[in-house]
Amino acid sequence: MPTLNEEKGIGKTIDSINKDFFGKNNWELEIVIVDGDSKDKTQEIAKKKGAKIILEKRKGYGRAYKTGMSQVTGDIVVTGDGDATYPFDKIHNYIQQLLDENLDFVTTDRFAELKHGSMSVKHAFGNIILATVLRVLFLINIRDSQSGMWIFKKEALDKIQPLEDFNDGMPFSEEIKIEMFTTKDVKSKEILSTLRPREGKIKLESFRDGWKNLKFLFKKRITP
Ligand SMILES: Nc1nc2c(ncn2[C@@H]2O[C@H](COP(=O)(O)OP(=O)(O)OP(=O)(O)O)[C@@H](O)[C@H]2O)c(=O)[nH]1
Ligand SMILES: [Mg+2]
Repeated sequence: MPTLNEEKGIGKTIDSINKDFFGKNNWELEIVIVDGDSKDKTQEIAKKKGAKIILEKRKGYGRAYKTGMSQVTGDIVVTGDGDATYPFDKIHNYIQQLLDENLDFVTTDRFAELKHGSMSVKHAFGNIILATVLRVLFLINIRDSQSGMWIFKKEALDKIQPLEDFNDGMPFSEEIKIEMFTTKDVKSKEILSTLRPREGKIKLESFRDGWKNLKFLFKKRITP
């Protein structure tokens, strides 16, 4: 989980993981946050709840994931924001589905069940435009191009472009989907999921980040 001043949501996010299920299945669980040098109690809370903290002072959502993914040790990686929006209470089911269907990469469709107040109309509209452009440019059938919860086998990272080539900002989210879905021997799928209202302050600037994400899609399409 990338975190930047998420003291209001990080505890709830970690607590929601069904640790009993992991225990019963003998699945080892490592909780990792990649923190952008939060000035609030994010690190303290995460540590108290058993998470490993990776400090990444360089800015950016993608930068945090690049650093985190290069250091995690598990066979399966699950990602998501530390703001209590993504259903970490369901990740054991998502992992089970990944295993049962022998998938390499799963991304979640938040639009399947958007909880009241989880996404503004402006934000949802922007998401629809971005997903449409992504589908047209890359011929990938994805409904939610900006979802930040992915479940994947770590070895899938070896089959796509090197982590360091990824975008350091918000476009990381669409870029990892493009990479996974367009790589032939990576079996990818989008599954139905949900989104809940955020705890704490939003880091995203709708128009600035939306525009950046859109420009990124065109740039990625034309650069080999
Ligand atoms: N380490 C690190 N984390 C970041 C940075 N920017 C954002 N994050 C985290 O990345 C996640 C996504 O950012 P959000 O502000 O939730 O963006 P969003 O999910 O598009 O917007 P919401 O719908 O309001 O949740 C959150 O957990 C942030 O704390 C950063 O520069 N460094
Ligand atoms: Mg968020």
